[in-house]
Amino acid sequence: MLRIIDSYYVKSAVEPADYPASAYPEFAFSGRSNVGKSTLINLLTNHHGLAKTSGTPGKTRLLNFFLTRYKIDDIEETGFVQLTDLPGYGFAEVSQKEQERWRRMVNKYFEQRSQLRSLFVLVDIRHAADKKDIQMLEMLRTRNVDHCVVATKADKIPKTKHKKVLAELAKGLGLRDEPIYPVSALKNTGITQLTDFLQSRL
Ligand SMILES: Nc1nc2c(ncn2[C@@H]2O[C@H](COP(=O)(O)OP(=O)(O)O)[C@@H](O)[C@H]2O)c(=O)[nH]1
Ligand SMILES: [Mg+2]
Repeated sequence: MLRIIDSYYVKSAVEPADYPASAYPEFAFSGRSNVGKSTLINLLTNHHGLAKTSGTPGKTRLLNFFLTRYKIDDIEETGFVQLTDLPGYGFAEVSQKEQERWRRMVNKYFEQRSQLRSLFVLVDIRHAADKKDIQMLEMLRTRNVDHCVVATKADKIPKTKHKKVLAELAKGLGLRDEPIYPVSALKNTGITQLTDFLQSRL
């Protein structure tokens, strides 16, 4: 089992020239603003306050890079991975120009970040598949970026409904063989599936 034992914020950037130069395997997180991205990064790293969380959506407009050290317990192995918090998408009040800027920034990141191993696409378990998420998944398939879907805030619906809701979400999102994992940061459930997934992509 992989655990992140150390983590820190490296820098924020927009242009590839400003990305951290290190070539460690990298995993990125994306999703609509307020879906629970920062909360999930904090939970995965066991570092509260690493990624800023807030109830006020749409604050982050940059790529935020974090460096972490992991340990795989059973084989006593340690190593480094980078985590990238992509800016949230999907706010109505964001101007056309802002959306275009976002699209360019994220496209460049997918094109140029060669150590990117996989992307966690976060969706709120309570909401039906959304156009922006479908577009993101299409972009990832087109660009051959490995990814999985994380259904956040799983504590908001009864456990007995998870299977049905996840199947509906998978269908609505048009998932093919991409995995979808329910997580709750509130109840600290589902995290092992994500660290197992991460480990499988190292
Ligand atoms: N109930 C519940 N609330 C969550 C969970 N994850 C995040 N939240 C809340 O959702 C809000 C947005 O979270 P944040 O991580 O800042 O979202 P981001 O904009 O995607 O980075 C915050 O009020 C969090 O406390 C979860 O698993 N369960
Ligand atoms: Mg955030």
